[in-house]
Amino acid sequence: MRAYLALGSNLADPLHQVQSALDALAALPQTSLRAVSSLYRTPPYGPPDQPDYLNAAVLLETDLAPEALLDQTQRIELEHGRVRKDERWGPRTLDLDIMLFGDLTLNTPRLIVPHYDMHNRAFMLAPLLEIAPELVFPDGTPLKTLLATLDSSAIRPW
Ligand code: A4P
Ligand code: MG
Repeated sequence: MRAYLALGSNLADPLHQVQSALDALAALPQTSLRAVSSLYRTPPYGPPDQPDYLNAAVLLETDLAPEALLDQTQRIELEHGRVRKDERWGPRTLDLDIMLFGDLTLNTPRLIVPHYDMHNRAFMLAPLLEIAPELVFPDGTPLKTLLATLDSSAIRPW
């Protein structure tokens, strides 16, 4: 299966966090890291009183089941000093979100795929477009069409 992940960090040296996360993703069992987007600097979505984010997207080819992949990405987040706080959309050392898992549509207590809010987030869709220009969502919407509805003007190279 092809899984597309979003990486985000805005604390404790984001470049280091993301480079180290990429190494951890490349080492996952039953999984290959097939593509990595450029690294982007994006203004915070949600509470504005937090640093800019580093955002990127990756393509994994994996034989893991979706929830097994989530177990792995949550382990990597914890190994990168991730502390889960109550504040919605607050700052974090490392966030690994599963944007897409093949053509699957999932809605379980642990996993919603496609990611529940990615259609509103240029900081997720722009890096994704770079590594998957022809991607079409499970509902038939082309990624390109969706991204064109959003303002990407504040997204810059890291
Ligand atoms: N979960 C359900 N679906 C998924 C999925 N597709 N991928 C569940 C990963 N996890 C998924 O996650 C909460 C629960 O979601 C998990 O236990 C998992 O079972 P979490 O990582 O603890 O929570 P979170 O990521 O902190 O959620 P929150 O606070 O809603 O944050 P978001 O929505 O991820 O947003 N601004 C910019 N510019 N760039 C960013 O990257 N990120 C955030 C965080 C806010 N603002 C941002 C950015
Ligand atoms: Mg998350």
